[in-house]
Amino acid sequence: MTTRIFSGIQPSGDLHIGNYLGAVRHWVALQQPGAECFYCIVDLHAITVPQEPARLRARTREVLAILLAAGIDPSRSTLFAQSQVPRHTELAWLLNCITPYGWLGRMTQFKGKSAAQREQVTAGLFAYPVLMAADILLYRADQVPVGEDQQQHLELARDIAARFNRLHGETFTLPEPRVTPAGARIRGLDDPAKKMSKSAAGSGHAINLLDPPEVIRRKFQRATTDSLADARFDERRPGVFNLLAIYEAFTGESREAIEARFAGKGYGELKRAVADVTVEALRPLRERHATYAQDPAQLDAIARLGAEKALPIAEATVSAVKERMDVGLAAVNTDERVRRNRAV
Ligand code: ATP
Ligand code: LTN
Repeated sequence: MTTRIFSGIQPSGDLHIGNYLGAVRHWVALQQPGAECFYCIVDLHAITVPQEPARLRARTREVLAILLAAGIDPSRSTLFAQSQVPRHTELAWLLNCITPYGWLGRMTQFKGKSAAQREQVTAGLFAYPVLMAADILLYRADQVPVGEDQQQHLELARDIAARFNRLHGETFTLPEPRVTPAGARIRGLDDPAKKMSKSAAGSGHAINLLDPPEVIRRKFQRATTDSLADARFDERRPGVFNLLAIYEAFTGESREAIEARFAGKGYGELKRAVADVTVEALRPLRERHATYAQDPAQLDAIARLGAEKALPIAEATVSAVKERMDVGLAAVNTDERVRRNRAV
């Protein structure tokens, strides 16, 4: 029995160590015999908030290059962009029509993002979690490796799947979130009350995966801490907790060992040590990224192959769903139609 894994990441800005520690490094590790992994750059999710149109495609390629550099292997995993497989949006619509409005209004990410956007809040932002459910259910994924902030969306995906199964008959697998505690919630360095996020403003907020070593060191030096000069894993002191959590996630050391290592030392030393482990951990990724980034044609070819692998699976699910919902008349064969149009 193989385990299906699905996860997605938005090309909504520069990838940061939160994305890496909470998600991408697990995606890499999950590529094992017995697992069938689908990793998707969710460009249609990114456009739920305003994006610079001329940059979205370049950003999608950049995320692809980073995922490859981080160790996603296209010969073992199916790696593609969401917009390349139109069945994602088709299933999202079908699921929108069985998802109670009230379920979406409760999503905390929507509440946060819509408060920040005010009059720019779109219907797409509201329906975002349904598109995410479609991404996952389309491939009948068993497990979804994500950071802590996506737990609520995952529960919603399960609820939508269960509701569909109840209304229309057993169709979807209920996906399990896979949240690894160390690194599941990295906070902003400038404001540790908030999670580190691609779309947050401020140059001191996030450590980006492609930041040069001197930038990484400077950002850590400036990170918000407190006045206690005592390095402990204490959630009530989120700035220091965050630095220790980053150290923990990159080194895999136990909390006791880390607290012992920094006992009686100042925050300056803690910050230098966290910067050192981060710089070293990201070095190979940064070097490999430079090679991939030079060849956009190769990146496009990799994504096309991934989309070609994903497409037939997605089509099979959507046709089963339409069958169960009794939607549609005879299917139109696209190839046939294209040929006919060419003939006239
Ligand atoms: P945006 O700010 O545009 O919403 P984001 O930085 O939250 O973007 P996503 O593309 O939405 O990133 O998330 C990709 C993956 O990274 C998800 O699995 C998410 O849970 C994880 N992730 C995002 N931010 C963090 C964080 N601060 N700590 C741990 N994991 C995170
Ligand atoms: N909403 C997710 C991105 C995402 C995703 C998915 C994650 C879109 N579709 C499917 C896992 C599975 C986020 O990280 N903000």
